[in-house]
Parts: sequence; structure tokens; C-alpha cells
Amino acid sequence: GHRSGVYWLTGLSGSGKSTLARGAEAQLFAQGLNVSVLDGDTLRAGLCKDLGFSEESRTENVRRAAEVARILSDAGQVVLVALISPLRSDRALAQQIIGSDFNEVFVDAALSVCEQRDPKGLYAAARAGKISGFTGIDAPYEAPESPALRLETADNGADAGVKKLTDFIKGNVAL
Ligand code: GGZ
Repeated sequence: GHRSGVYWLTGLSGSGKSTLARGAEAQLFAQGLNVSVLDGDTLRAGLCKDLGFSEESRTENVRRAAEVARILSDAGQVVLVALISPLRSDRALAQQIIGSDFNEVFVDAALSVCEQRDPKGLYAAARAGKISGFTGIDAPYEAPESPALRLETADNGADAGVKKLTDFIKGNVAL
């Protein structure tokens, strides 16, 4: 069909969501598909500039991303969303907005692994009490119970995860 789907990557900060989304974007683009990436960092620099990290702000962040994803998906784009989206209720809201095009992808890495990666030093800052309400430290992360796809990033290179995600999307687009 012309609907290629929304692939909603949820996971802790540092789990690899952006890397996987950007990698899959490049692969799919090279194969002629129209792809859009909605990344938390990018959205928070623009569309969601007014939002912080309270529970209410995160819910609104997820809601806006879902509405945009739906518009892009309706226009026939493959949509990759990379947001921590830590609460099951918020991801359920996204699924409700997007409908049957919604595919939940769990980017699964243990907190200890993400904390070791700590590319931006945010976990260290959270541990030191310089940031409060950091997901996994003093704000909740509720793992998906039955994701459409689960990608473990701790022991696998990024390329393996990108291939799994790309293959999953291509299988879905072909349906
Ligand atoms: C979680 C935070 C926080 C707090 C700043 N909690 O690894 P990053 O840096 O680049 O990705 C994280 C990003 C999370 O934004 P999202 O829009 O994905 O979050 S949510 O879906 O929960 O709305 C992190 C940075 O913002 N960051 N403060 N307190 N992540």
C-alpha cells in the first residue's frame, strides 16, 4: 500500500535511537524510499522549543510528534520517530493518534550501558544532582511490553541494528 508506516523508537537517553533512525534513513533513502526522521533533539530545538522535561511537557512533546508523524505518514512517507517517550500511556496516545500505521520499536540497552556511553555527560550531571528529573535516574522509563520490534544495542554494533530495522521496515512497506 502507499502507507509506509511510522516506526516509533523508544528507549533511554544513549540507547541508540538517533543512530538507528539516521542509519535506517540513509539505507531507505538509498533504496528510493521517502523517509522523514522526527528526533527529540531536533524537535526540541524548534517545534517543541517551549517544552521542558516535566511529565506534562513530555506528554505534549509526544503528542506533537505523533500528530506530525501522522501527517507525514498520510502523505506516504516512512516516518522514523526517535523520542525517549518514557511512559506507556504517552506511547498509547501516540498509537491512538497514528492508528494502524504505528509500529513500536524498543531500543533496548540497560541503564548501566547507557550511563557508560554518556556521550553528552548528562548521566554524570544527573548523578551529581545538576539535572533533576532525568530519565532512568530520577524519572521513570517504562519499557514496552510487546513492541513490534526490539533492538538490543549493548552487544551489537550499530550496523546490525540498522540492518534489522531497515529489513523490518522494508518487510512492512512491501505488505
Ligand atoms: C531525559 C533529557 C533530560 C531529562 C535533557 N530527561 O541523549 P539526548 O539528551 O540527546 O536525548 C535526551 C533528550 C530527550 O528528549 P526527548 O524529546 O526524546 O524526551 S521525551 O520523549 O521524554 O520527551 C537527552 C536530553 O533530551 N535531556 N534533559 N531530564 N532526557
